[in-house]
Amino acid sequence: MIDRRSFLGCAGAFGALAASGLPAWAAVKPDARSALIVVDVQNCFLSGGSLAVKDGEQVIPVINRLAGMFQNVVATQDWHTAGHISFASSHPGRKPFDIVRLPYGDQVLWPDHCVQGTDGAALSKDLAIPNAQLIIRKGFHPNVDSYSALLEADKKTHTGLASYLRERGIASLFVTGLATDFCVAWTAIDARAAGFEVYVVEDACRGIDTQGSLMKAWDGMNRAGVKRIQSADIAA
Ligand code: VGL
Ligand code: ZN
Repeated sequence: MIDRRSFLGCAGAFGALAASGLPAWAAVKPDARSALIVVDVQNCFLSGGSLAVKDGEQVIPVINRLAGMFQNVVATQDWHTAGHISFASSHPGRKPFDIVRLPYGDQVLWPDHCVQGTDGAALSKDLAIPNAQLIIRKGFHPNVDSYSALLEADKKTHTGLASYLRERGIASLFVTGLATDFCVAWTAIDARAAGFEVYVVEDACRGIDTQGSLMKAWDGMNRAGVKRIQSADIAA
C-alpha cells in the first residue's frame, strides 16, 4: 500500500514544479478544448508605433507557428475611443507612464494608442492567423480601461469572452502577445479566476516593464496558478 504521506509529498513536489515551469520532458498538446489567445498584436505596440513594446515584432513568427497547432484561435484588439481616459493627453499636466487614481483604481497613463479605426489599431499585417475565429475588442468604454480580454478595469463589466469560450467547450488557454505585464497578464489572471487552465507562452510575449511592472506581473500570474511555458513546450 502506498504510504499516504509520502504519496502526497510527491504530488506536492510535482505541483511545485508545474507551477514554476514545465520540466523539459513534458510537452503540452493542444486539443479541441484548447485555444490560442493572441493579445493585441497591433501596429501601435510594434516598432514605430505610439506605444511600441521593445522587440514586440519578435512575437509574430512564434505566434504564426503556434497558430497552426490550434483548432481554436482568438485574437484581441485594444480599441479605444479618441480622448480615452487611459491617455495621458486626457489629463492636463500629466505625462505618459504617470499613475493617476480613477474611480475604479490606479491607472497608468499611456501615450494615445489604438484609437478605433486607425492604422495604429489594426492587427499587424505580418500576423498570419487566418484561422482566428473571433477578434474581441476591448477598452472601448471612454471612461474605463480594459487590459484584460475578459473583465474591464472596473472589475464589473464583462467583455463576453469567458462565456464565449465556455459555450464552445474550451477549457485551456494559451496566452501570447503584447504586452506581457499588462494585457497578457491581466487576461491570464482573469481567465484563471474564471476557471480556465491558463498557460502563458513566454517567448510569444514581450513586456513594457514600467516601474517594476514585469516582475510584478509574473508574480501575480504565478500566484494565480498561471503556468509559464515556452513555445517549444507545445507539441503539435
Ligand atoms: C496595453 C497598455 C495600454 C497592452 C494596452 O496591450 O498590454 N498596454 N493598453
Ligand atoms: Zn490600451
